[in-house]
Formats: sequence, C-alpha cells, structure tokens
Amino acid sequence: MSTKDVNTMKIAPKIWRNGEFINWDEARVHVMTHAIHYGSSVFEGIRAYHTERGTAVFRLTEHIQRLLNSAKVYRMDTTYTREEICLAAVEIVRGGGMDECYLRPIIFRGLNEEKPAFGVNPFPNPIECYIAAWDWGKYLGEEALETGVDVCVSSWTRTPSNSLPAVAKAGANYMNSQLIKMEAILGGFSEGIALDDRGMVSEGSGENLFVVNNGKLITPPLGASILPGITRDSVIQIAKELGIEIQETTIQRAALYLADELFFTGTAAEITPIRSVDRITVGAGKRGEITKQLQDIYFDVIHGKRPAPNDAPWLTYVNDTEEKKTAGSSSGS
Ligand code: PPE
Repeated sequence: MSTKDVNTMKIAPKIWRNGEFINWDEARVHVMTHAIHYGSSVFEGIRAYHTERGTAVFRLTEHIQRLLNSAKVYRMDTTYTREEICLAAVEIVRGGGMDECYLRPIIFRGLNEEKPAFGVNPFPNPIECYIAAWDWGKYLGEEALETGVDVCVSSWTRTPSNSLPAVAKAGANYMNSQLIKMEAILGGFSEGIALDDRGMVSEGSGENLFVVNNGKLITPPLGASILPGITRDSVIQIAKELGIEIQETTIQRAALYLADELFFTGTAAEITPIRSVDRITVGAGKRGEITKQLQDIYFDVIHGKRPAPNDAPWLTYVNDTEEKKTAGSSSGS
C-alpha cells in the first residue's frame, strides 16, 4: 500500500469506514447525509510523529476517548469500542506507510438510502464512523513556531456551552470557529481569539491559549467554553514537571496585551507563540523563554526523545506489535 499524492500532500490511501478499510476514492457520502445539513458530526484531530522506533501516534487513547465522549453527548452511539478505533487508527498510519501524519476520525449521522429520513430529528439516521489520515505541515505557517503569529480578538463570541457544549468536539462548533477564522484572515491576521459570553478570554478558532506572566502560566478554565485540549493538558503536565506554577482562571481581554508571553496549543498548531494581539506587541514581540522551554520539551516528547511526564504512555508506536495489541487500553482520561 503506498501513499497517495494530491497536490504534493501525502494522503493515506486507505480510509477506515465502519470496520473496514476502503480506498480513499470510495469514501463518499450522499448529499442528503444528515451531517451535511445539520452539522451532526463529532471528530478528532491527532498527530503521528517520526521517532527512532518508527512512527508513533501522540495520545491516541485520550483522543479516541474524547471522540467517544463527544459522540455520547450527542447520543451518537457507535458499535466500535475505544480499543477497536485505536487499532484502526494505528493500521491507517502503519498500512499507509505514513512517517508523520494527521489523523481525522469522524463519527456522523449518515443517510439510510433504503429508508431515507429527512428533517432535524437525528434518530432515524445511521451512525457512520470513519478515519482518514494525511501529512499536514505546520498549521499556522512554517515559521510560526519560531517567530510567532499576529492575531486579533474576534468580534464573534465563542458559543456558550449551554448552546453547544464545548467539551464535545462537534462539527457544528466549527461554524463559530469559521466566523472567527475568516474575520481574522480578512483582517490580515493569522488567527482570532474568541471571548466567551461574559467577555472573558476563551480560545482560538482551533487552539487553546496560554498567558505567561512573571514566570507563571495562566490559561482559561474549562468553564470559558473551551475545548478540553489534549495539548493543553500535555503543556500543563510538562509545566508541572518543570515546577512552573499554573493557574486555570478567567483572563481579561486586556491581559492579552500585557502578557509577558502568549501562546496557542493544539494538535495542529502544537505550541505556537503569539507575537501581537490587535497589533499590540506582546512582550518582546517574539517567542518567549518559557514558551521555548515548553516547546523544546513538547517536541522531544512527541518525537520519543524523552519520556512524558510521570512516564505516561503518550506514544503508540505503530510498528510495535506489542504496543499495537494494547493500543487504546494503555491509559484513559
Ligand atoms: N480548541 C479548539 C476550538 C480546537 O479546535 C482545538 C483543536 C483545540 C482547542 C486544541 O485541542 P487539542 O488538539 O486536543 O490540543 N483543533 C484541531 C482542529 C484544527 C483544524 O483546523 O481542523 C486540531 O488542532 O487538530
């Protein structure tokens, strides 16, 4: 099985669909699919990295657990267990010969072609489960990790969790993210930061956010309508190991301007420094010391060059049969 090349982007040739591996070109859906009309999907974004022991998937179990949690919130029961989905993800990476890649598992409400049911009521529609993978470069640009990005505070409010629960990574949430992202891009920024419905800092369109002040890390709490990011959690655990004080507390908009350092975290964005907000320079206007320190350790951990905090099993090595058999059962969240 070789990788597919679409406009120089490497794509895993197989997609896992409801328990079987199918070709990329076969993974199509009908236009009357419920998810297309009503946003009824939940998904994940996971990265696999090159290590000395071959490719390893970063925090696979935690991501698949979050996928299942998201599905549970929306009553999208799937017949596949966490372990089965983890094994399928490993197989997509291994079978596709992917050295590094981004994995996109997605569960959505499909269409029963024999007995179509239209309208908002989701219950009559079948639950579909897919995993695709492709080689995704740096999310906010090649240089972003070093030089930092210019961002704005969005005029759009993050959807409150009593409208769309932020703990669930649902496709529908990303309509809000798209408004934030488009406004940012059209304004000449790389990314937008949303405030929550009380006007406190929430998160980026696809990233969590950290402030560094006087050597201390501050990040919005889960109550600020944020996705409980797995990179956020990784950074918190790394910071704890380093003895850096961490506070999960509300952050005012102006505190972004006055921060010593500011950075985004996310699977796609990894740890990306922010050098300005609303054209106000943050700190020295470049990647700060603590951001760099956290980045260095994070990159070493994801590439298997040093153990995760508390020796946690954050890496699933795709060529390691032993590891493969236990994928998904090594740690929960
Ligand atoms: N908040 C949001 C809204 C979000 O989408 C992400 C991930 C995060 C926080 C960080 O979560 P985590 O990846 O578990 O650390 N955004 C994903 C989607 C990006 C995309 O464009 O698609 C990602 O980073 O994979």
